[in-house]
Amino acid sequence: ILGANSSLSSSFPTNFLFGTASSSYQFEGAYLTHGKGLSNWDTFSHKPGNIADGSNGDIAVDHYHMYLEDIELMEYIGVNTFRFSISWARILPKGIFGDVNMAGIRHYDNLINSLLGKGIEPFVSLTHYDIPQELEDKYGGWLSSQVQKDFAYYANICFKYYGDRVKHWVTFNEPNVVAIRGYRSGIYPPARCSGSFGNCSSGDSEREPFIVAHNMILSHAAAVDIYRTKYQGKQNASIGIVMNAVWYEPISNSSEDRLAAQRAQSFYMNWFLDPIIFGKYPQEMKDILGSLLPHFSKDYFKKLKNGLDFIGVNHYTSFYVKDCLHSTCEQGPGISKTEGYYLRTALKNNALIGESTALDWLYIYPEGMEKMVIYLKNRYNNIPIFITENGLGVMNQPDSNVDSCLNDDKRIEYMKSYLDALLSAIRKGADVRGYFAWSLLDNFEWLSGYTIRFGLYHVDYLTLKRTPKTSAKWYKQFISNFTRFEDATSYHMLMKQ
Ligand code: GBH
Repeated sequence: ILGANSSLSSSFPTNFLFGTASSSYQFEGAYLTHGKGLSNWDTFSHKPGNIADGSNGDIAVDHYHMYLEDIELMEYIGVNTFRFSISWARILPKGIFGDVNMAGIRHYDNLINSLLGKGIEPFVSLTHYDIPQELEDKYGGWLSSQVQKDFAYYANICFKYYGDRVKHWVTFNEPNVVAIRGYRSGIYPPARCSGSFGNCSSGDSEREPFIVAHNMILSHAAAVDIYRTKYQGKQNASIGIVMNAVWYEPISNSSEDRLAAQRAQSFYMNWFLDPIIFGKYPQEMKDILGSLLPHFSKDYFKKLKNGLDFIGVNHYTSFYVKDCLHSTCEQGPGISKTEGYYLRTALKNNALIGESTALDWLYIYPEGMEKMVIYLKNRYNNIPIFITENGLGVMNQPDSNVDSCLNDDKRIEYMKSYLDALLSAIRKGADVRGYFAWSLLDNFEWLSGYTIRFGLYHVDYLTLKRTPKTSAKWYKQFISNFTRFEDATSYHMLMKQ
């Protein structure tokens, strides 16, 4: 009925994970409950003018208190996994400068046990943008190399308490976005930037993103090292990182524009993945940045090479890219400097790539999903991939118009077309193991506050009531087709033995 095309769902590999995604700051609320410390996002969203509708995540969708009900919603859809993040400030309210908060430990313990009780696998990120404010105040957070030790300390606590039940760990959600938005354009905390990049009171947009990224890469390495030496033997989980992955399509077939698209990819994503997988930064970055780019010691190379078991891909959008190294580029209609800012060697051009949406960064181009996955497969030797986020956000409608929000055919069309493109990459041999819809519920959409809705469930922000949109029913149908065919496949295999 809902067009949850069964040949599409039946074609995904056996054991494929289908889930929904969330994050602590966007979902939990309970920002001071049971001893939680302040995070950088608490501090940032409480400053007037930072969030579009003047809102914050103090209550968010109150998932901290409503998680049992939310698990029932997941059970209704039939997902076999749930992606969430642990709030660092709930576990260590003062970071390394204070005690472990046992109430925080218990919360995620309960969440994990309740999920497993319903056959839903926890897929857990250690950070999703939010870190204890204390770390900013004491030493400048990601800017200081001290954060490496502190992140490893925190990661160890999570592995120790939850590692017996968690089979997929993620160190960072979108560290590229944290580095760029926190330290180049300065639009996310700690709001640092300089020059033509934005209007910050302090920072250095040319240099700091690279320092921050370096510290995040080494923090990732430290956590992976601890996991592999202390836990992996007995716990046997996979550990990976999640990147914001934009597909960059060259605007023409000229070799200049094709190289520009490659540079854009290196400066945006391979920036993290190359060091973690190959032990070194992409050559384009070294050539263009010179001494602006920190370097890794020999010791790092040995320790970190192959420093992940899977790549998590948050993929929503694609941009055209135009060369600005060999030709002069003027910014103009549709052509703009990206925040990614490939050191002035490429500009993005949004014209024509696909249908625009309520978000200025989201253009609908399903082909980008296939191209992205194949690109990763080829560059990183067919490493396992999870699509850790994909989805469509729409503008909040006046209360009188909830129905138009509930009938979200556009979201279904988006998901279908992107899943189709994903399947096509799988058929070409990509080792994709899961797909997470962003998001289970409408939630706090960072700078947009509650003005943008990404949920499969509608949330009434006055009553916190959750109502399924058509997309929730569609996803349910889609997954049940998948499960049915998956069972049929194993049944036939069994009969053949
Ligand atoms: C993800 O962020 C987040 O993980 C999630 O928390 C969020 O709710 C969800 O997506 C929906 O927004 O190339 O320089 O123009 C994605 C946010 C969108 C930020 C793409 C960077 C491109 C920057 N990102 N954007 S640029």
